[in-house]
Amino acid sequence: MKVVLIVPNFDTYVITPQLGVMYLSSYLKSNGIEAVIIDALRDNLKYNQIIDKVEKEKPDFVGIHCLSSFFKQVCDITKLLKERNYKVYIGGVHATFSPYTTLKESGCDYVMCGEGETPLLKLCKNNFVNNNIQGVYSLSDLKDDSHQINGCPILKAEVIENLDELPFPDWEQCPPDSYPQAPHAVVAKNYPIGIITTSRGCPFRCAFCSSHNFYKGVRFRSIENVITEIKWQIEKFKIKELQFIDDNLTLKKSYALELCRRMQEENIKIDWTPINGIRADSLDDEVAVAMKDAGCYLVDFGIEAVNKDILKRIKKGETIETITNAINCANKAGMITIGNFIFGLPGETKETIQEAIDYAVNSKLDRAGFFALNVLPGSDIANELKTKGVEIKGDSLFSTPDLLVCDLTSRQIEKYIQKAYWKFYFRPRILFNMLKSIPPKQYKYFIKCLIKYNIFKFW
Ligand code: B12
Ligand code: SF4
Repeated sequence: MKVVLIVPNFDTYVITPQLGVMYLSSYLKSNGIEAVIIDALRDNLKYNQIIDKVEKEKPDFVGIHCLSSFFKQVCDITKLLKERNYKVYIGGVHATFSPYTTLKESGCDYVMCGEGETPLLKLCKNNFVNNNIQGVYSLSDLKDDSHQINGCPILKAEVIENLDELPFPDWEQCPPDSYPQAPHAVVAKNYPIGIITTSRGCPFRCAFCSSHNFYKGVRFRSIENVITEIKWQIEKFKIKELQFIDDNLTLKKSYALELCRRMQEENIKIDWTPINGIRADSLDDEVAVAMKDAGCYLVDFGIEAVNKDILKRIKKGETIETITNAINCANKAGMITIGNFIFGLPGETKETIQEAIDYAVNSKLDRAGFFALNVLPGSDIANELKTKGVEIKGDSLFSTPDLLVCDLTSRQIEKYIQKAYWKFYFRPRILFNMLKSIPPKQYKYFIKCLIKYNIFKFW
């Protein structure tokens, strides 16, 4: 049996390997099923090129990875595949939170809700017949957008509790050096970059995020399993930098300290970052020093807002004092610090945005990202809007809001984002450090990103 897994192409400047699809591929392979990844984003493939590649592979089924931001492309590809009579299933975060819309608008055979390994394998073994596989649904199961079947909430797929049972992601099909220098967080120090996760899930409930609703709880890999994968990525794929994409790498202090200790003990010499952001309340001096000693050169914080009421409304569970303290700890330990802010959160006003800009500028942050709220399916903000009948698409790309949940207009939010970037970056210390830390080869790409964010437009 042969399965093709597609990562769609869409208009983005960040092009990185898709870990979920690589996990699915290696899991299928380890169970005797042939899996071929078509990374249309990396290879910048047009629809007809994707279809040509699929036809060449002659797969039994085609799976498509789907986030909200490229749902349209997923629908277009599915239609082309269905015209050619392929059996198509769609999985990923968007399919999980909008299963009915995904089925209806794309015309695919099945959606898979949640982690894909178990249901995908079961479906393959069952020759694409869904005999009540948990997390797998077709239009005959879902009648509307209510996320219910016969009045009961639909279930997500069964998960593999022990993450160590999963084979390492299929890096053979997505070698790190086959990706352009267009990384997560815009700039990196070295290439090629390896990506890794030590856990799945997040126990917090930030209202703008869907992660906690996707995973329910947190599972960790064993540290030995992670160390073995890191060594494998370095030896086999010659990676020169490692990005941890956990929702919060330092969530469990003892785990973070042990990971850093083992990296040093194993003499793993690589620059690394917890690039997806860590919570400020999970970083203290001890963890920061351990991270720096183990090779971490940059820490990314999801700050989101600094106004007390907004922090409370988005259920961030942090205070501005904790945030400042964490930035200072990372700074003292000698790591570059990035802070990410969201504009347009519930309760946002001109004043609260100005508060955030002032905070960023007066803080010890080395870099900052300012984004418009994108109301993501599966987030608490989205779920609340849905009860009021608002359609949730979640497909904006963070430089402009897709839905307004405060009294500001889209234009005002966009202008404040430009203002924030200007105020933050056009200062000698920041500019100098930024330029110093960008490899010259990346200047062109970096400028492209700035243009994409309209940074060069005066406000
Ligand atoms: C790392 C990460 C990134 C990285 C890497 C992206 C990439 N190429 O994968 C970067 C920074 C580039 C990134 C960018 C973006 N990201 Co991001 N990202 C994540 C993060 C933190 C982890 C993703 C991950 O690798 N998880 C681990 C793997 C194992 O899980 P997975 O990918 O979900 O895959 C599993 C299942 O979803 C399922 N599955 C996935 N695909 C398929 C396909 C089939 C056929 C099947 C059956 C199953 C299946 O099975 C997989 C294995 O269990 C998640 C948050 C999270 N915790 O999930 C956000 C997240 C996925 N990102 C999000 C967003 C919005 C984006 C951007 C659109 C942001 C932007 N505006 O630019 C872009 C999209 C760019 C892109 N190329 O995809 C949202 C998606 C929300 C949504 N409704 O779609 C998330 C959920 C974060 C959030 N805010 O809630 N992201
Ligand atoms: S924003 Fe981060 S801490 Fe908050 S729920 Fe999402 S992953 Fe967890």
